[in-house]
Amino acid sequence: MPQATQADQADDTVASAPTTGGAASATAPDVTVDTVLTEASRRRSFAVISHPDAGKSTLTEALALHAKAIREAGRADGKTGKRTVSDWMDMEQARGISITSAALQFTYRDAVINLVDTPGHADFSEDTYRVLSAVDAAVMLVDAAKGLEAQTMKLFAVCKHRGIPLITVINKWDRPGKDALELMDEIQERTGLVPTPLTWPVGIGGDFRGVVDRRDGRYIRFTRTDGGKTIAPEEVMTPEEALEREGDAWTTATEESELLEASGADHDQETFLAGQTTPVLFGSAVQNFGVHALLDVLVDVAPSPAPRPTVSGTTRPVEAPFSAFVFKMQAGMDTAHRDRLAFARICSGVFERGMVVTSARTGRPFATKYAQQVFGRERTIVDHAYPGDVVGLVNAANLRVGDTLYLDKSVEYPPLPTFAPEHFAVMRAKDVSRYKQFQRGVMQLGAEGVVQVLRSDLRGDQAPVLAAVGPMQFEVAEHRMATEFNSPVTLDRLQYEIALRTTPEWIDQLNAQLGVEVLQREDGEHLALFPDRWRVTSVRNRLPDAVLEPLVAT
Ligand SMILES: Nc1nc2c(ncn2[C@@H]2O[C@H](COP(=O)(O)OP(=O)(O)OP(=O)(O)O)[C@@H](O)[C@H]2O)c(=O)[nH]1
Ligand SMILES: [Mg+2]
Repeated sequence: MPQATQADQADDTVASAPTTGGAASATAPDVTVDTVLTEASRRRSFAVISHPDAGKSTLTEALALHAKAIREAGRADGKTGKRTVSDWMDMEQARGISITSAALQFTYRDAVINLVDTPGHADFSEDTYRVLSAVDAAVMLVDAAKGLEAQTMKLFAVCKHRGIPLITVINKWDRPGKDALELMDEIQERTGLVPTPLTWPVGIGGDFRGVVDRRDGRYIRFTRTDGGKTIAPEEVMTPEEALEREGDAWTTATEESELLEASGADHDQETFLAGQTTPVLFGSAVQNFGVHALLDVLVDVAPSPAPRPTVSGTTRPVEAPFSAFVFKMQAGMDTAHRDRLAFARICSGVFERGMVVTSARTGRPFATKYAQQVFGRERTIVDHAYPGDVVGLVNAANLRVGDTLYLDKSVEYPPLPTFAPEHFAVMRAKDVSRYKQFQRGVMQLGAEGVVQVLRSDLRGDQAPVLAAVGPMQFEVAEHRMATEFNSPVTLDRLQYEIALRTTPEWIDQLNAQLGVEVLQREDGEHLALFPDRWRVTSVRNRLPDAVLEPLVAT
């Protein structure tokens, strides 16, 4: 487990809130460096990632069930009445897919688990990429029948680039699928990671009886429960008992496991943290098989928060004064209250209720009022939060995705990735008398990053252009405008496919080019839109000095 270095401050208390807001208690207890270090070392913060449909939301539900954070597992596909905690949005429930990432916090053993379920669909990958900047590890799901799918490979590449350790779960072993050893070869060949299975299945895909725990050789036998709603009973047996019970299936599993051992595929903490190996577990999220083992592995091997790199090239130790950054904005979680929540990942120090912190972007104070611990759409107020925690900050109208917040010693964390949009549409209110609702919705969707909102004097405020990485984002915008903001809209697709950054002095000349249009994004950037590469080339030839730069992706 990475140990943070000692903070460079003189006294041994983590700076507490200098001022407190409104109803919050004014007497913040002294929280010592030791407390922060202890609390940080208990934290496990990770994302669940994969191609759509591999079972992320189902696994998230199963993890919460096994940690006893929920009593009964809901279904992501709506086959039974209850829905999963992480797919809380009505559109997610209607379609059976995740559209937005969802955070859950719960305890297991002595650990505090911060889990973020991410959407697998490529159209929502900007959200997923941002989540990956806020976690210390990732659980990569592989559908046993499909192996490593396209979007999983893309997300794997991001994790590799960022040095995020990966735990692999081969899911859906309750159904016929690929051979287990073949899957290991596939992981090694396609990712370069050495798979180091911690459990190995007894019974082929579709005949899932249990797993060998490769660390102690014992057999964990699963028993199915009705519809997978409750924790599947596990029986632990000695190898002798297992042989008697399962016969050939046991023999095959142990032989394969020995083969792996001979090829050096045993877990190694150092190479795992260095992103060279990946522990592998087998399971069935929908039947709750193998979920306890995953929770134990998360607690035992997943890293706790480490010092975090800052823009200035240094790192901020976890026990330094409070700092956090916003990786997601979300509204509409509670229809009764028109609220807007900023999801922040705490990087150092302690968050105390009512703290007034500084926003690094504006240099202005931000009164936190209070923070919420989030569980899907449910929330509870927290008094203290520590490094690794994901908290929802209320009252966040002035915050933006990527903002760093800090106390005492200033710090700024690197900007979050943004994607260049490739799809564009004009949005108009169906009922022009609802202009106020329309404007509020447009602003909100832009602030959350559901879509990017572009404007120009030519088009006017009644017809903003929405820009997206993928077209499904438009459907979400359209749906939320109607249901949440009470302003049904029409969307007309535009024939642009490329957006390049330009500067104000080029607006007129670029607008004069056939098929080219310049619009301004909320963050002030000017974007020149082109229908295709060919047009970019011809405009560049005609205006060789024009500023036309790719939108930076980090
Ligand atoms: N047979 C079987 N089906 C599963 C298992 N896990 C999930 N499923 C089913 O697979 C489908 C997709 O599950 P989800 O949990 O929504 O998948 P997801 O990865 O969250 O999908 P996105 O959020 O859209 O990326 C649902 O019908 C689940 O019931 C499993 O272990 N076995
Ligand atoms: Mg999902």
